[in-house]
Amino acid sequence: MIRLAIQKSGRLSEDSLALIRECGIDLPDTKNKLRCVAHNFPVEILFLRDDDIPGYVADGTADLGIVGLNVVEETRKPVEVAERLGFGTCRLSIAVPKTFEWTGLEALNNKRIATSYPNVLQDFLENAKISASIHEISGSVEIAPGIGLADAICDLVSSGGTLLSNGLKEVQVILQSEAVIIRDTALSPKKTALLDQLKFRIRSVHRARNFKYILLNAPNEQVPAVIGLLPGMKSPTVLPLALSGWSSVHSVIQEDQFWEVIEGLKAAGAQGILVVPIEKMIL
Ligand code: PRT
Ligand code: ZN
Repeated sequence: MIRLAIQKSGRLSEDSLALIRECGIDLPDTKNKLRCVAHNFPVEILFLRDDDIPGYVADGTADLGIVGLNVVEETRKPVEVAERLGFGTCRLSIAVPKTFEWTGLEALNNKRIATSYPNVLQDFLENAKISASIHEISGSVEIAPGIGLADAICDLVSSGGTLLSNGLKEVQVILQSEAVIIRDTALSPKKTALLDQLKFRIRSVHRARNFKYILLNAPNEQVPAVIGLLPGMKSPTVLPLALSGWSSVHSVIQEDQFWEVIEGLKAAGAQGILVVPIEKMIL
């Protein structure tokens, strides 16, 4: 049995549970639970506050955790990042009032910066040889300049809407973040094997999200041209249609090549093009 800690309620909770389920792990009803054991995989899920997760993983109470990289960096616990998960993406940035004349990082010398990330900010400022005073506050960091508490802030940004509505502008990104799986550095071989199984499933889910399954019909003489346009996994499947002189071609294409390929296929005489999502993709 491996223990995985995830955020109880917050921005990462839903995506963490969804990923676990997409990996084929069947959980009982998780509402109002602090822990639960999966039905079909030897994993126990612990529901915790995100800030506590690195500590629990570091001391071995949990084996794995899903948490923002920003929290991992700030808590400075001795854990390893085992996998990046691609959700909860945001950045930790320095922002100043719109009226602040930004001439570069030196403009922060002798200024007061409010943040909930004093450790990450301190490392950044030290590296950049800037001497500013850090005011740690635990929430509503964006209002600090407006109420005279600080000259600048360092906080998480995703859309930038919160900065804008508080009259602030982003001037320096100091960390790009996303949800990650962290692991206890001293996992037993059995638990390491379970982690590897989980990573394999997560990668299959991620790969599948980037690809689409495509089916189309084409006149037989156009099949080579159609195949030439499909950058498939190996080689496309070609099946004869009941209608003589026509074939059905099946393949896999990447989401980002999608429109470009579709245009080319239509021009090559393909008809009845279907593009469908893939649930898992095992290479
Ligand atoms: O209760 P608990 O301690 O578990 O949760 P929490 O309140 O500390 O964290 P939560 O749920 O707010 O965030 C969890 C994680 O989500 C963070 O640690 C980040 O890794 C990630 N994440 C992604 C974000 C954002 N995007 C985000 N935009 N966390 C916070 N924000 C906040 C930011 O602090 C700011 O107030 O959203 C505002 C900015 O958003 P925009 O879109 O207006 O730029
Ligand atoms: Zn938190």
